Amino acid sequence: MRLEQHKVEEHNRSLLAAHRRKFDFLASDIGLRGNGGPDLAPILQRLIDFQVAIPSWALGAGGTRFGRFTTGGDPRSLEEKIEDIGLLHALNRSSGAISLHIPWDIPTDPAAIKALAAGLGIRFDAMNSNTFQDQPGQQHSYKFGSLQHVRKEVRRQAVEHNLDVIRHGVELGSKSLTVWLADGSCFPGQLNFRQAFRHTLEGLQEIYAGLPADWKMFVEYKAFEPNFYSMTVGDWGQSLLYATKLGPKAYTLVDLGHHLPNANIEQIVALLLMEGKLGGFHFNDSKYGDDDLTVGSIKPYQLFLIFNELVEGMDARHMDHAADLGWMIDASHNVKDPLEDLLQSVEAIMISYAQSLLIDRRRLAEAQESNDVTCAQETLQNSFRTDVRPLVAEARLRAGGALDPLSLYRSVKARANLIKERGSKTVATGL
Ligand SMILES: [Mn+2]
Repeated sequence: MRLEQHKVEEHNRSLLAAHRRKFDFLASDIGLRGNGGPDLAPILQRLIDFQVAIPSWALGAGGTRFGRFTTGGDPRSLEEKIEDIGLLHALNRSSGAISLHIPWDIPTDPAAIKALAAGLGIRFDAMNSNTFQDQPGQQHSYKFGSLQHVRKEVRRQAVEHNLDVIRHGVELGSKSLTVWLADGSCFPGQLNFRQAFRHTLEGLQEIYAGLPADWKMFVEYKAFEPNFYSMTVGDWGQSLLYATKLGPKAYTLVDLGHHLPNANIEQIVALLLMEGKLGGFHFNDSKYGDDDLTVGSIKPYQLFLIFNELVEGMDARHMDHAADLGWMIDASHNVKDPLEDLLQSVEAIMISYAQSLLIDRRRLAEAQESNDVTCAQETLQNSFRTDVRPLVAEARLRAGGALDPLSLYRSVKARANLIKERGSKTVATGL
């Protein structure tokens, strides 16, 4: 389904007067803060530039090990997945990238896929490999791991798969590979930890050697699941160890749902940025484990605190917020319309980013230097408690998107249209 621009403009016209009132109020409120407040023009430009990649596997109904309940109209091919992201991007102008998963999204005609994406303003973000499940006809099983495996032929197969993913990415213009390994053990004694680490490092080194010069490799970690006793890339320390040993093109990737409960993710982010080893980010939210819930739905303050460290750390290194790190949503949609959920997630990311851009950095630094704990806390919370939604909407308006993407999505009956086009019992490829 394609959304014509005139529908976006009609929608915006109907909301414009109310939006102006809210935006003007916010702008004058921000202007009243110390030193006249921050200049809004560069902040709006940063919001316009910031793009969040949508993973191809988040466009269909997810499920749990107990079952899957379809929404209907799920994309049946890579082309339809790109069209769905095109729809999201037409609505919010912040979803201009797709992250593919191989073998779920092998492009049969890369030139045509590239042209389709380019026409919708979408570029190809990180490529994702898959050694966490066996594919039909696969020679060796990953039941006992992939790169960590005790048998050389299994490790070889996993390396070859990753090199293959890089080749697909090169054809599409991607510039990075994300490696997430399900490797680990479920029971004490199952693995020799040092041997598993060495095997994994050797495999990653072979994959690293196959990276084009301008590519990055992201090593994603996860504390538990599918293995429940140990994970071979289990935390940021292990990921950083691999990335450091691999070389300058290797980075750690932080997935918000891949930590043990109550981990201080913002501190992890700050230190990885300081070391120049933070490569990318997977956004989601969780209450218990890797719940893959809508970004900002459970712990919005944590998301804000993470963005605070991201903005402060990127600025300290003079990094380009939009281009120097990989930003992606990694979530699953079990009960909501996946496209509505993704609109909510992108909005939550933009809100946290905007709030972080408004933080009075000088006041915060002075409070820290003088041990004024109360003032430091107040400075952060002042930004967090500012309703920046009109600022995010203004950026969207200036970029050609909708003032209220979700309500426009509903008013054009997007899901009903997708069901009419694709049927009510479709399952997205790969899921
Ligand atoms: Mn992830």
